[in-house]
Amino acid sequence: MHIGIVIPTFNERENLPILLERLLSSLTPIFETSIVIVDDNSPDGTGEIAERYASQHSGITVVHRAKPMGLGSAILTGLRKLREIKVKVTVQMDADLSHRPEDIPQLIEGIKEGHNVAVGSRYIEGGRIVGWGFWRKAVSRTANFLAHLVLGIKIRDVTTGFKAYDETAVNILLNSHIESSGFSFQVESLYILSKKGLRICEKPITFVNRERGYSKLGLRDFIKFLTSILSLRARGVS
Ligand SMILES: Nc1nc2c(ncn2[C@@H]2O[C@H](COP(=O)(O)OP(=O)(O)O)[C@@H](O)[C@H]2O)c(=O)[nH]1
Ligand SMILES: [Mg+2]
Repeated sequence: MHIGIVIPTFNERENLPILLERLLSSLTPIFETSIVIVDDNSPDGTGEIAERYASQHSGITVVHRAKPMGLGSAILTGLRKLREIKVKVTVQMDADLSHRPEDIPQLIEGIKEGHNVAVGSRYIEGGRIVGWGFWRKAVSRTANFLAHLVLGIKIRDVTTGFKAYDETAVNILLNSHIESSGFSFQVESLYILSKKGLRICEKPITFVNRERGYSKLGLRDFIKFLTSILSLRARGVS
């Protein structure tokens, strides 16, 4: 099976090489794998590191964008690129080693079972978070609680950035009007896919807090998340 992986990067120079090595060694023996890195002109040189890998591995492509345009829009750019090369399943994952390559096969399994989307979940049985303190956990739990309350979404982990999509799900995302360019993409995309009646499953993952680099998630993103769920509730999905 031909699988695609989209990795958004902004200032991940210490993490990206480790992630790529781990992906290459664990996935290429099992799947035909195409990796697309979407880098937003990272000042720390992540884009050049990505280019070096792309020149050595035919399965790796880099899309360079001129400036930081947000996680959500980076993922859509990567999904479009992977659709052009006709992958069967597309996985989105972060570059900061929070998402483990060894959890990818069970996301793929979720798609093989007949689901359109497999969500890598921290909040179902078997899911774990390693390295987050009380406050970070509380913020994530609150965001999920509010999304359930306001949008009525049944998925336990709506803020995860680790997911697999089949071709139907990718086509819906690329044809939808998605307002979130940043982190609230995670909830907006799942809301659209569930409203369109797609089959969505959750598979447990172990999320490991980043050890290198810094998180780009800030208070502004949390506020944007709140306004996004309210606006989604008000406008619905056409
Ligand atoms: N291309 C791109 N990647 C981004 C942007 N913002 C965040 N990322 C990447 O998205 C992923 C998740 O971001 P991160 O800061 O780890 O968020 P957190 O895990 O929620 O703290 C990482 O791979 C980041 O490098 C952006 O504006 N553009
Ligand atoms: Mg992170």
